[in-house]
Amino acid sequence: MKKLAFQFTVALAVAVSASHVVAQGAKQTLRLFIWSDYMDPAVIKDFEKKFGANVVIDTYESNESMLAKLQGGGARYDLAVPSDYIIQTMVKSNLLQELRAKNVPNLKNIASTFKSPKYDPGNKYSAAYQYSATAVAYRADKVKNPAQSWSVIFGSEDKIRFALLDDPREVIGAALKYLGYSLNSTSTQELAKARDLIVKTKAKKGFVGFDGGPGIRNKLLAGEIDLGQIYAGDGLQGAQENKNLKLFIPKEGTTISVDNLVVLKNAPNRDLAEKFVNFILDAKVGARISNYTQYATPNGAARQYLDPALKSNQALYPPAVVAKGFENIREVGSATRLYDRIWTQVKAR
Ligand code: N2P
Repeated sequence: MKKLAFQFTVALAVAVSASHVVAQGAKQTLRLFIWSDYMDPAVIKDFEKKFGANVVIDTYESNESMLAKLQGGGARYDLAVPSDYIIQTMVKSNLLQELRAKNVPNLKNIASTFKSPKYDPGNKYSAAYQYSATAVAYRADKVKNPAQSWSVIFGSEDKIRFALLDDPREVIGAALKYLGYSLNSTSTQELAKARDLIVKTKAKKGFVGFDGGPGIRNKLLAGEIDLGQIYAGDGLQGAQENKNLKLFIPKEGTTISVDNLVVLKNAPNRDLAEKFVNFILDAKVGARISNYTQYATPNGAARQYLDPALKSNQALYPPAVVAKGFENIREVGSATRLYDRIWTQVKAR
């Protein structure tokens, strides 16, 4: 009896480990490089189940840090989610490969405003994923009736504890807007003024640090800061958890950016990556993602499935990509080096 039980146990162990090996071998892996907190984990589970795949996610907090990591060459991902303005830089750096439209029939679901955008004519490389404006979020129980202006950050007020996005174009852009310039300025003088303003702002007693959108949301919820620059969706997620967390769009104007799914040149699994893009562009899946992340969807077919509160949030998500006061971040050509240098200086001081 004992011997039988032993044999049975051994046989079972062999069977279990063999099936484990088979399952492991059959499973494909998809490596996704994406902004933090920018995907519904339940959608990932469904994709894994449907395609017998394993999705590995790695995150970043700015386009520039994403680009630096990809240019460094060490990391291999199938997909990334860059914003509009950085896509042509990625194309020139030979980091992207074409999206084969025949493998992504759900491209048809993208609303016409977001189809074939200037930054990627014909959707050769990219499919719009989600978009958002950048806002200021604050704790209404700590800051009473703040001016609806970037002055809450860049002005002389020194008691408010605040954080800024760890994102060069967002921070330099907000300073430029506060000073009355375009957030795509290429003027050396204007950029020098923006740099000096950020350095001065960093020296304020209330400045807590730079962080990603989700980090700033969590600091606001934990009461570690009273106010912060934030991507609207991350702010709205926080507002769902604490009704004292409120958002406004500064009257001087702000950035709006469309983030896109792209397949990377050295993707280990190009076919699976395209299956993923197509899956994400499904109408119901697209709505589930936005209902979870609180970002706006460029997926026209998904809109009917959006939570009504999100759908009606026109203040944060204007129906046209650029509404009054909003400005798209653009590729600034040779001035990019100036922005990079300013960011290095700002972070170093
Ligand atoms: C997600 C941030 C994505 C928005 N946390 C940046 N455009």
